[in-house]
Amino acid sequence: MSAEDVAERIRSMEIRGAAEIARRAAQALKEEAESYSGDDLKELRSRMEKSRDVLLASRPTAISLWNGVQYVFKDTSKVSTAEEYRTKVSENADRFINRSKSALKTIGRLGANRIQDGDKVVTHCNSKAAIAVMAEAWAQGKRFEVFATESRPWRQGVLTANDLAELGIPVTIIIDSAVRFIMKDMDKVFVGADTIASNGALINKIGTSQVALAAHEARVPFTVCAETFKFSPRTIYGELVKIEERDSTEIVKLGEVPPQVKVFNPVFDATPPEYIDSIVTEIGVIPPYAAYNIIIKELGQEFIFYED
Ligand code: RUB
Repeated sequence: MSAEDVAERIRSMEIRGAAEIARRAAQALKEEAESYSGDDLKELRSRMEKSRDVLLASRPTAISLWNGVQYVFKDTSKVSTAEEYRTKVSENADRFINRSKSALKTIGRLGANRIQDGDKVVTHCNSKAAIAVMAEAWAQGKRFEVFATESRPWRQGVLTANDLAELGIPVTIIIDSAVRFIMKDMDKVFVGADTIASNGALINKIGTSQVALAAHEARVPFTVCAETFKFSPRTIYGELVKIEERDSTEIVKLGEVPPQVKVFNPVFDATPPEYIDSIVTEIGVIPPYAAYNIIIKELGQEFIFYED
């Protein structure tokens, strides 16, 4: 599939979820490089840069996409032939995809330690990292139940309910606005991440901050499940995370309200670090305040001095 095709599928939400977006973009770049049979390095570079820009523009909020793309281009400035360039991109893409898949397994294992028999667990939207934790805990024989928020307007909570039901995990869907009502009876919250800023703030599906607020009020631990490539080097320079706004028709159909009615559809929000108990990553369970260290140590200098 061409980078343009993958970008279109990301834009239309056919490919979604922060980690999946990043893996599919890396795979698209690999295929793009491999499909070039010429030997003109300059031409190959320029094609790849165009594809990179198209992919990066497809969804603006998930830093995993940007980190994944940076990873694929790592050291490509050092090569001197088109063949070397192709090999480098292909190896980098494979490494990124494998690293991402293995991170998910480790997060599942570490996060599962936090689930106990009899727990009532809340999750929001559809995060493969959060689901990996629940799947692993269930596979270990722990017995608990999950409350999945619907996650309007795309209703990714239905996907989560299907994923969990397939594993045999008891799951109840609630509408987003029911979350405070049920929170007093809950034991844990597990959510995923699109981006974690250098101050430990979490950017995730719209409504995550309300879930966190309700959890904080009810003293229910709020855990984020996130691979280290969800941490944003760009925020070290004070850059704000761009919150994607999507089309009004995702909320109201054409003609449902008169034209003077405005519709505002932000699809992510920011949860401050003080509402987050811990972040489960593939290198360990950390407090949100360790985000800066993760960025410096795990993502490294090449991510810090970025150029767009
Ligand atoms: C998905 C979403 C998920 C994160 C993490 O939003 O907010 O919680 O992306 O997912 P959308 P994962 O449906 O708009 O992409 O853990 O799978 O990376």
